[in-house]
Amino acid sequence: MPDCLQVAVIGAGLGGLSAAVALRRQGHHVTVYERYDFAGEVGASLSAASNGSRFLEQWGVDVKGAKPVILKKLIMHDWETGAVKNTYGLGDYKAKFGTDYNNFHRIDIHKQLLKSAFEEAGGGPAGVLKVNHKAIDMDPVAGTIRFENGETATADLIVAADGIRSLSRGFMGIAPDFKMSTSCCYRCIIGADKLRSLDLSDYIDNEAIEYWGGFGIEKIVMSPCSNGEVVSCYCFYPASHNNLREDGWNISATPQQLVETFPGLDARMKTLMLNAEDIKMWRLYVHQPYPYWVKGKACLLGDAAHPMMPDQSQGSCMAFEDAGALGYIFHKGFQKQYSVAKGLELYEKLRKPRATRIQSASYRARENLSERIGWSSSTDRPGKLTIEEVCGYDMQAHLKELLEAGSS
Ligand SMILES: Cc1cc2nc3c(=O)[nH]c(=O)nc-3n(C[C@H](O)[C@H](O)[C@H](O)COP(=O)(O)OP(=O)(O)OC[C@H]3O[C@@H](n4cnc5c(N)ncnc54)[C@H](O)[C@@H]3O)c2cc1C
Ligand SMILES: *[C@@H]1O[C@H](CO)[C@@H](O)[C@H](O)[C@H]1NC(C)=O
Ligand SMILES: *[C@@H]1O[C@H](CO)[C@@H](O)[C@H](O)[C@H]1NC(C)=O
Ligand SMILES: CC(=O)N[C@H]1CO[C@H](CO)[C@@H](O)[C@@H]1O
Repeated sequence: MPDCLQVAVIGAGLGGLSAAVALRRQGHHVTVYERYDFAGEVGASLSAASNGSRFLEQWGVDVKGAKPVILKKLIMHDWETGAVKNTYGLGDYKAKFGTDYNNFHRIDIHKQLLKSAFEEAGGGPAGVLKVNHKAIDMDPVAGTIRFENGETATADLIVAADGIRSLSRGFMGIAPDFKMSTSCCYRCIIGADKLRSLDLSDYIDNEAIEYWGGFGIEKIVMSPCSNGEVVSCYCFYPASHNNLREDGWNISATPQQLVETFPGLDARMKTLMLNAEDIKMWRLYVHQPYPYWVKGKACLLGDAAHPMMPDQSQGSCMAFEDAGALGYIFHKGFQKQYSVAKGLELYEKLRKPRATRIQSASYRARENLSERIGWSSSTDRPGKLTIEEVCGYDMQAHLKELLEAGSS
């Protein structure tokens, strides 16, 4: 059997593209199937903590080209006055964890991952992208996929990266147990020039993630991205406020709707809201961990495997790690060590406990900012998720342990 696999990836979000890059770097032939064609791509900021950023570097992704803002601190503001209540400096972050704490605009990093996956440059055969291919059925044991346009595909390995509303889970026999969260979220962005004209330039210059509220449902999380040209805000509010039922990443809202949601808020933040350029509503869901992630030749990855709340800023980072794990496990020459089936078993063992722990911590952080990694105090409850655990994680050492345990 040749060492390179035919890989089919379902979904060209950040997770699917990362998997494509990680696997082509190991010499595999990857085709990515995406239901849409990326016209009018949307999104706000995403932060990639150290180990996520490390993978981007390993894969040769043009991180600088994705125009990151390197985060320097976390700042907590008083909800009503905006006064700074607490600051957590990330000064020694790179020395401690090996890479910068990069904050990206989703569209910028998506663009760079598209290049890394499908252009010739870099190691391994360039991946193939097939847009307007919506997967409507899969046989995970046979390794076949059927698309809405009538085409079919067969692969040695199927990576299902089709997001929080994944159909692949169903094809793999998983019925997700989930409910609507009591929280919803507005995402909005505003340009740096506009902020300067409103006398809000500190919101860019701080190079920080800044919080208002966070003890209870209401919370504003603001951070700069795109080389400091854009500031992005996540504004969490009680779902009962407007009973949003609709799903999707592109449900528009007006500045008035946004500002009316937070009557008692800091006037400066309200000024930002009234001038925001792009506002979207986001229905949040709480998913219980799934019983398994792997069946036959298929595995789940990213939000399809472990949807979480945005409150730990780990959604994309965990997708990068999942992809990194596939690259380590299906390294060049892996078939001298184990089969694809065994490799997928290792993938689930490696990824599911860690992603599940971060998923559950993301739910706790939803209404308790003290549970957010980075905010540590001497009174923390034992077992609380910490920035050291998340950012100091050594996947290769963990994988080695699993391999040794499996062979003894
Ligand atoms: C348009 C968009 C905007 C987003 N904006 C934000 C944001 O502002 N902030 C934030 O925190 N997170 C955002 N996210 C989510 C964030 O990208 C993910 O949480 C994280 O990066 C993990 O990504 P993923 O690849 O697992 O899932 P996703 O990013 O959701 O990607 C899934 C991909 O699969 C495709 N797909 C779905 N079903 C099928 C199918 N049946 N066949 C083929 N393709 C399929 C989707 O079109 C999508 O491209 C956004 C996601 C999307 C798709
Ligand atoms: C999102 O909505 C805007 C208008 O509100 C539209 O111009 C854009 O094409 C939409 N994007 C997608 C991906 O549907
Ligand atoms: C919030 O989290 C902190 C840190 O883990 C914990 O000590 C505290 O008890 C939590 N508060 C509530 C109300 O649960
Ligand atoms: C995959 C990877 O690069 N992991 C690194 C995560 O961070 C720790 C601590 O800096 C490193 O030891 C790992 O190598």
